[in-house]
Amino acid sequence: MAHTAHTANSTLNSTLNSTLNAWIDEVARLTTPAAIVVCDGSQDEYERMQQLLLAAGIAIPLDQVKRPGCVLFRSDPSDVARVEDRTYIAARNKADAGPTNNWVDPAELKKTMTGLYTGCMAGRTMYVIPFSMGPLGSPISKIGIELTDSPYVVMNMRIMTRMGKAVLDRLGADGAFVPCLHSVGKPLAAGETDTGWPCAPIEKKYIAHFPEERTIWSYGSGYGGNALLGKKCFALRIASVQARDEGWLAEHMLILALTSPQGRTYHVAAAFPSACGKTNLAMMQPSLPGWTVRTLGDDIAWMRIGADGRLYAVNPEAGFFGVAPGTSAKSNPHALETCKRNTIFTNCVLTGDGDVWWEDMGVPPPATGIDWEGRPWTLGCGRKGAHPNGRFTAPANQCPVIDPRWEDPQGVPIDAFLFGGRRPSTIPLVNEALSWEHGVFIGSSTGSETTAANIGAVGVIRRDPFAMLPFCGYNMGDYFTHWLKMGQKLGTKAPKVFFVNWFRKDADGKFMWPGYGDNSRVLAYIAARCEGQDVAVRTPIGWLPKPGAIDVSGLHLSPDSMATLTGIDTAGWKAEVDGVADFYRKFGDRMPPALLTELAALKQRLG
Ligand code: SAT
Ligand code: MN
Repeated sequence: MAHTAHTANSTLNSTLNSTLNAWIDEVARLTTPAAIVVCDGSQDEYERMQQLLLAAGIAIPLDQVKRPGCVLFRSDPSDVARVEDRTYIAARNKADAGPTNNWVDPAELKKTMTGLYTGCMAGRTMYVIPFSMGPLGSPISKIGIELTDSPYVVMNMRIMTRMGKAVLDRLGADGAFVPCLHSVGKPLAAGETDTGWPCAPIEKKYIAHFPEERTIWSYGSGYGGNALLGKKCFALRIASVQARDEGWLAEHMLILALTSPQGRTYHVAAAFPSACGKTNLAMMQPSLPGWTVRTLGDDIAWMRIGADGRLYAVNPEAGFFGVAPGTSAKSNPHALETCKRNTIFTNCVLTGDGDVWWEDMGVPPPATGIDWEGRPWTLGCGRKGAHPNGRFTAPANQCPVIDPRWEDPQGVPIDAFLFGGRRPSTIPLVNEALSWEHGVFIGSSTGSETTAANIGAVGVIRRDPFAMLPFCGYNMGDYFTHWLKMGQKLGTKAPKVFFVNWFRKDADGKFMWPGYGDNSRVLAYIAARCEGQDVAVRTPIGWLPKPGAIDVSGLHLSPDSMATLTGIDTAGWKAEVDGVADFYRKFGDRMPPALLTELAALKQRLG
């Protein structure tokens, strides 16, 4: 039936690429959609999707004066975030997925999922989404094709990627692409229509990656990284495998351009685990006079070595899929500005006057509202109005501080890597690696400490190496080796590596460092180090700022606080060494000896 629809519309639906056509046919036969549409990526098409979803009652209209071009969605309460325990790296050998990934034999997983996919698009339209990760035609970019039965995904992919006809033109008759198959997993019976956000129950959700085939199969979820397959699935998990094999880097990093009062620009790529303020740092408004920060990306960086031997980065995405709660004029005024128009909101509060609201937005809550689950809501009713993982999907070019080079096909040369996490104790405000190998050691030991907000163990460090724990498509031990190899290729042109910690707490549990725009003070120090200025002192743990090296004028920070923030807590560091040693043991013989040497050397230096 579906196939008939397909052939009947073949002029609309076939592309110039025979591999793609064959795959579309194969998936259509399996999933039996009622129709097939190849997306052209136009504004018209975007609005058609929106109309369709408004008419179905799945999209909620917003006031078009307050939020022009914006719309709100409420997901199913069971489908609100990435599902890491349903996410699989189905490498042929379990050891190639490594100890940090879920693994199932690929043949077995394909069998299970083929069963689920059988007839799963009945009553729905299958959309063919051609997309480019990275500026179209850039030497760093790659093409993917997502087949999906979700018009919500089509809308989001149009914002998050370069999508549509131009990509198919570029792909041509024999271009290569990463096949990304997606279904919400809710077939419709004859005459049946959706009554809400369609998805499958948790035990039927699968976010599957077949790294050897560079293929993605996702089933049962319509939300975020589970469904927008260009993002974490392709641009991190599959791309990390491609990067390993092709000699480049696909990383969970923001990219920013920092310009000094003298007009010197430095490019920084920074990796932080979730809930550490990556989007805020990427769009920061510096408090230091004369300095500017421009945004190139807030989540993912693809980096290749250029003709001059330096490392060049592009942001493969075209939009921001940002967490709404906590986004305020204080934490991130530029993100607020970015999502004023042409934005998709998901799981936020609908205010009585047709706008959106969320917790810690920094504006008074609405007198009356509808919460993310569709229930009447007022502040003080005892429930949160927005889901903590409520999101805005907004075009990157609407960011008031987007960098003019953000779409440069060559990318920007990276001067410094930052790693960071929430570390209430021990870890200094900024610590510079002694060498590339030491930098890789620092990246590999990245983690965030659990707080009172986490049930159970307070003060436990959850290791999230390179902030890639849920996103590395292969054995993390091999990934460390890949980073070490990249350093050998880069030699003296390698970016400097820093670990930063904005989250140090004092004895009373108060944050010692003001954070936000004042993080520019640390960035300015990093710029000075990139200039080779003699403002750091070599210590057992790395290069630490000399007294006075970080400009704290105007801050009410005692010299004691600064000394703690930039000093060494030897006992804490000894415990850190033990923690890293425990973590490294997981990787067995895949652990690169160079990092074990770094660990031993640190231990020895600590005495
Ligand atoms: O849902 S996404 O994976 O796109 C966002 C995130 O979890 O970081
Ligand atoms: Mn992320």
